[in-house]
Amino acid sequence: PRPIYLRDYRPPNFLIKSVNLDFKLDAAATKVRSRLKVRHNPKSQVHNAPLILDGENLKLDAVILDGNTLTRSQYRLTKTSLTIPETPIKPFTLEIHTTIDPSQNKSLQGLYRSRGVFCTQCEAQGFRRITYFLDRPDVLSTYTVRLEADPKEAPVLLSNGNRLERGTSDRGERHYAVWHDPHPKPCYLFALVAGDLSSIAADFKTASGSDVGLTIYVEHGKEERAAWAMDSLKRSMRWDEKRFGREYDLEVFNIVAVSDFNMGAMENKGLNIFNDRLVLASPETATDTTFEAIESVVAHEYFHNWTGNRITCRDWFQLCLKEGLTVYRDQEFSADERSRVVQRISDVRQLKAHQFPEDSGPLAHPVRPESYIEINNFYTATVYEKGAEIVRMIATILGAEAFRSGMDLYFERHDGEAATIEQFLECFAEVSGRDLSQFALWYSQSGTPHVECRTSYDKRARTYSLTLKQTTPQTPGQQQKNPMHIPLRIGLLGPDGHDLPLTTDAGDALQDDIIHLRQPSQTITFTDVPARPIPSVLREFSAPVHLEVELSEKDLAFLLANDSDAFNRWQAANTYAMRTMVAMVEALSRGKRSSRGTGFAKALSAALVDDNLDWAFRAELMRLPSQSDVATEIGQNVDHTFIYRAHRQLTRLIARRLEDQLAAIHDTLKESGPFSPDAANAGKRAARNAALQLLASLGSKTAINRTADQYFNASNMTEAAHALNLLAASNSPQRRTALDHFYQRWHEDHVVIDTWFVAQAQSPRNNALDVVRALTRHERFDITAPNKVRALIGNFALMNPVQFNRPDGKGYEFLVEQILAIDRFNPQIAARLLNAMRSWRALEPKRRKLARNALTKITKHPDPSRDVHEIVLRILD
Ligand code: BAL
Ligand code: ZN
Repeated sequence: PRPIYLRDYRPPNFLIKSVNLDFKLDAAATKVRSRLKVRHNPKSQVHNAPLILDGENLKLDAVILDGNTLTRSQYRLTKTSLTIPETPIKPFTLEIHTTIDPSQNKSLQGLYRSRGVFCTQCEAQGFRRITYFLDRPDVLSTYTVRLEADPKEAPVLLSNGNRLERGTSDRGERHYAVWHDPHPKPCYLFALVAGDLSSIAADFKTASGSDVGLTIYVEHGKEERAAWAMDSLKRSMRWDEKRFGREYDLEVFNIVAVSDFNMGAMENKGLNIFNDRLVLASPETATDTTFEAIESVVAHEYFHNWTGNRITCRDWFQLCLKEGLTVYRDQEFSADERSRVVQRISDVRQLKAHQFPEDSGPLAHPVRPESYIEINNFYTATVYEKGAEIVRMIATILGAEAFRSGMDLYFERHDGEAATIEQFLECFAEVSGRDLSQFALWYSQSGTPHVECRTSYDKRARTYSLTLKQTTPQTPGQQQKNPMHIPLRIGLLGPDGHDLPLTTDAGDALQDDIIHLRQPSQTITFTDVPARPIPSVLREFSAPVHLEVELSEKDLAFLLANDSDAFNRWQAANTYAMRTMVAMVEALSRGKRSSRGTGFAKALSAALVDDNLDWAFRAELMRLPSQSDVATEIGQNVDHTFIYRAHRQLTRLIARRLEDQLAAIHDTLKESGPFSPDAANAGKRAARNAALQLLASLGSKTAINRTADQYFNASNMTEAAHALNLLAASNSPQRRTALDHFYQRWHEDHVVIDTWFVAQAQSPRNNALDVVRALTRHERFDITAPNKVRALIGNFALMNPVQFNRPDGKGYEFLVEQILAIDRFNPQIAARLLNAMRSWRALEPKRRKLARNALTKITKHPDPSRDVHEIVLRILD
C-alpha cells in the first residue's frame, strides 16, 4: 500500500448535495439503496473527470444514472472502487443498489451486529463498506434515511437527525422509520441503529428556548445504569452554552450503548454510539474512574456537535482540528465540574504516560501528520492529547477573553464547512493581533521539546536570572528542528514560601507570569530579588515539554509544601519520587541497594496532614509514578525487573514509615452513608484506596486482612475492584477466594466481568502469562469483542510491565500470536495492541533482541492488514 500525502490534497471533482438511503435490514443480506444528487464541483481543478466512488466488501446489484440502468460496460469495478467514466454535465441522480452481510462483519467498521443489534461505525472510512460513495470528509450532504426491519427483532429504528415518519409494511411483518438530518455532513458522521433496546428519556430546554428530547438506549434491564450518562449529558449541554455559547440544533439527541465497539464512542450527528463500558454505571458495578470517564466521554462526543460536526475537517490530516480541540473542551468541562488541579494532574499523567513515549519512539508523528498509510493508525495520543495541549497553549498565550473571541470567530466563519488548522489559527491571530507563525510549528514538528533551565542569583545586585534552552530531539523523518514558541508559566518562591513579585526588563519575553520562550536560548533577569528564590517553572504544565531544572531534594520538599500553584506542588512530589526510584534502579543494576527514600516519605507525610488539601489531591500525592513512567524516564537499557523491584522498594519504605498514618487515613475515610459519585466523595475513596495500596505492598497479615476486609465488605465497586486488584497481585490465600467470589457474583454481566479479567492480567505474579493464556480460552472471553481483548491482552501488555517484559521474551511471543489472530478479522484492534511494543528499542540488549524477533514474525506473515503492516514497519524502521 502506498502512503497518502497532505501535500497531494485536491478538492473533490464532484459534490453530493443530498443522500437518500433505504435499508432493508437483514442479518446476513441487508439491501441498501442509495440515491445521490451529484454535481460537478466548480472548484475542482480537473475537467471531464470520471466519477470514482469508494467501496469495499460490497455486492453491487445495480447502478442507475438519471433513471437509466447502466450496463456492465458503462462502469468499472475494482475491490475498492466503482468508476463511472461518463457523467452528465448538469447535476444528475445516481442510484446504487448493494447488498451487505452485517453478520460476518467482525472488523466493526461499516454496518455490523453487536449482540444482535444492527449498528454502524463510519469514521474514518467505514461508510464505503455500506455503499459506494465519495468517502472523504470534505463532501457534505444532507441525509434522509429509511430503515426497515423485522419489528420483533428490531423494535427500535434510529438514524441521524429528526424522525419524520414511522409505520408498518408487509401486513405488520415489517416496520420502518424515516429520519432526516437537515445539517449537511460528511459520510463519516452517518449512523444507524436497529435492535431490541430499552431506554431512558429526559427533556432539555436550550438557552434560546428550544425543546430537545434526550434518549439513551441500553440493553433491557440496564436502564438504571444509564442515569449518570444522562446527567452528564445535560450538564455538558448547559456547559457548552455557558462557556462557548454553543447550543444544540436538532429536536432529539440519542445515545446508544453497544457492546462491541472499536473506540470509546462516536459523535455521529444526533445519534452518538457508545461502547457500553462508557455508558453503564451504578455504584455497585462501576468505579469512580468509570463514572469520571463516562462524564468526560459523554461531554466529548456532545461537544463534537460543534467542533467536528458543524465544523468538520477538510481531510484526515486535519484530524486534530476536531479531536485536539474537543479533548481540550472536555478537559475544561471536567475541570469546571470537578477539581481543576486534580483534573490537570490526571490529564498530564495521561499525556506523559502515553503521548511522551509515542513522541520519543519510532511512532512519533506531528500532531498534524503529513502522510499515512492507514488513517485508523492516527487516532493517537499525539493527535488527541498533544492536540489538546496546543489549544490549551493558545488559550494561555491569548488569555481567556481573546481565546473566547477567537473561538467565536471560528464558529461564525466556518460553520457548515470542512476546515483546516491554518483557518483555525488564523481566527486567533486575527482577534489577538498576534503572530502565530512560529507557534504553528507545534502542529508540524514532532518530538517533545526539552527545556533546560539554569538559574543564578546575584546577592549584591539583587538579581535573579533564568537561562532557558530549548532543543527538540530528532524524530522519524525530521532531522532538523526549529525553535518553538513555548509558553512557560512561572513563579519565584521567597524563603517564606510566598510568591515574589516578578519585576524584569525582559519586555515581551515575560507577560504576567508567562515567559515566551522563542529562541534556542534566552535569559530573563528579575530585579529587586531580596534573597535566592526557589523557581517554580512550568506551572499548570503550561506546555507539553520535558523540563529540567536544578532543584535539590530540599527544594522539591519546599515546593511540595509551599507552592501557590497546586499543580507544581504535585509535580514536585512526583519528581521527588521519580528521582528516588531512578536512583534505586541504578543501585540495583550495580548489584547494590539504595538507601534513599526516607526524604520523600517525610515530605509526603507532611503533605498528607495538610487539611487545606482536598482528598482527591492527597490521593494524587500518594500515587507514585508507575513502573512504565519510570521506564520512560530511564529511556535506555531498560530492565523491567529492576524497575519492578525499585518500585516495590519505595512503596514498602513509605508503607513502613507511614504505616500508622496510612492506616488512619484508610480507617477515617471509610464510606458512611449512601454512595455519591461527586468529586468530593470520589476524592475520599481515591485517598482511601491509595493508602490501602501502599499498605498492601507490605504483604503482612494485617495488610492483607485489611485489603480482604475492604473487598468483602465493600458497598461499591470503587472499593471492591481496587481491593480485588491488590489481592490478585498478592500471594495470600484470600487471592483465590476473592477472585472466585467476584466471578460468582458477576459472571453473567459482560461489562462487569471485565474487571475480573483486568485484575488477573495486571497481577505481577510469576505465573501471570500462563494465567492470561488460559483466560483466552475461558468461556467468558471472546477474541472478537474488543473490550475483552483490551481487558485481558491489552492490560497484560500495557499495565503489567514486569510480566509482559519477561526476560525469556515469552510475553512478546504471546502478544504477537494474539495480534496475528486478531488481525484476520479486526485490523484496527490488532494494530492498536502492537503499540505496546513501540518502546522495544529502549530495552536492555537481551530483551531487545527477543522483542525484535517477535516483531519480525509479523513481517514474515504472508498477509498482514494495512493497519498492522504500517505500524510494524514504522516500529522496526
Ligand atoms: N471521532 C472518534 C471518537 C472520538 O474521538 O470522539
Ligand atoms: Zn473525539
